[in-house]
Amino acid sequence: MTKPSTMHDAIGTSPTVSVVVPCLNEERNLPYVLPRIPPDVNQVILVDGGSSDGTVARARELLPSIEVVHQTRRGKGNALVCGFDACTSDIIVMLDADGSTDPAEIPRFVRALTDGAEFAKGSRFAAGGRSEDITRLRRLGNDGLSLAVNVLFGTKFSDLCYGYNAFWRWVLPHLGLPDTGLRAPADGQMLWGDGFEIETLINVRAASLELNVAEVASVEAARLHGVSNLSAFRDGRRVSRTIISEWRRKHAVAKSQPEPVGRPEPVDAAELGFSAGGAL
Ligand SMILES: Nc1nc2c(ncn2[C@@H]2O[C@H](COP(=O)(O)OP(=O)(O)OP(=O)(O)O)[C@@H](O)[C@H]2O)c(=O)[nH]1
Ligand SMILES: [Mg+2]
Repeated sequence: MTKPSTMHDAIGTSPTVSVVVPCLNEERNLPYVLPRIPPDVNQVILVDGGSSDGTVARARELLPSIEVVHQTRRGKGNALVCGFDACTSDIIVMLDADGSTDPAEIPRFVRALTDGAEFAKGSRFAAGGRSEDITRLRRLGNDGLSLAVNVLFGTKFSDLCYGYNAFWRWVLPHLGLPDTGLRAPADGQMLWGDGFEIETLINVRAASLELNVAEVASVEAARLHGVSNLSAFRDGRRVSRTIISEWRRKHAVAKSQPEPVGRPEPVDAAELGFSAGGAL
């Protein structure tokens, strides 16, 4: 990990930025993550999944300004959407709490957006990126799923299942993510989109909406403490089903002539305090 920089010094622009950190028993990892978030990030939201360790207390100790949100159902997907709903900044960044995604890379995601992208997709396999965490099995699965999406949706994703991404907040309502107000199924199952398939759902919807997507090379470190919540087979199946149902949805929507994405009116960069390359 590199030393955190002041984000706006690094990128020379000043859109506001919210960071959403889903957390399930990450007390021991938070000291390596929260202090590394660039100090000029405007809002940090921790979404707790009912941690049984001291995650929330530790987070408040490390970053008193942190906003804590409690998710409405279970799963990383539901946690992220609950966090997105609480965001108030121009840009939303998704950051893991286990030490694998480096907060010092946030300015690069923001720069991709201010340079004109509508969705900045982290990639461990773009030039300059790598992973110290991915197993051979997961790499194989990720490559296969990335290929399937690229063929079916005409995309060029090099790393479909990576969770480090950022987007302009105006994109959020267009993504149509699962309603956080719905009740959890009585049988204990996870609602569709509430699990680790969330990244695929977001990426594929960004592609279907024909958003301008830029890949950002990212270095994934190994989880520092604790165990992964992801199961390659169970979650791989959920991702595969998501790809198929999104492909069907895309074709159904195409037949019914979709509304174009309502992009915000271009705004004078100076008005937003930008000194370069505003993308709004
Ligand atoms: N709130 C909440 N956070 C979750 C949940 N599941 C996972 N997370 C968080 O989401 C992030 C990614 O989860 P990980 O368990 O690290 O999954 P992964 O990164 O795919 O797996 P590894 O690479 O092995 O670490 C971490 O910050 C977790 O604490 C959940 O159900 N609720
Ligand atoms: Mg992880």
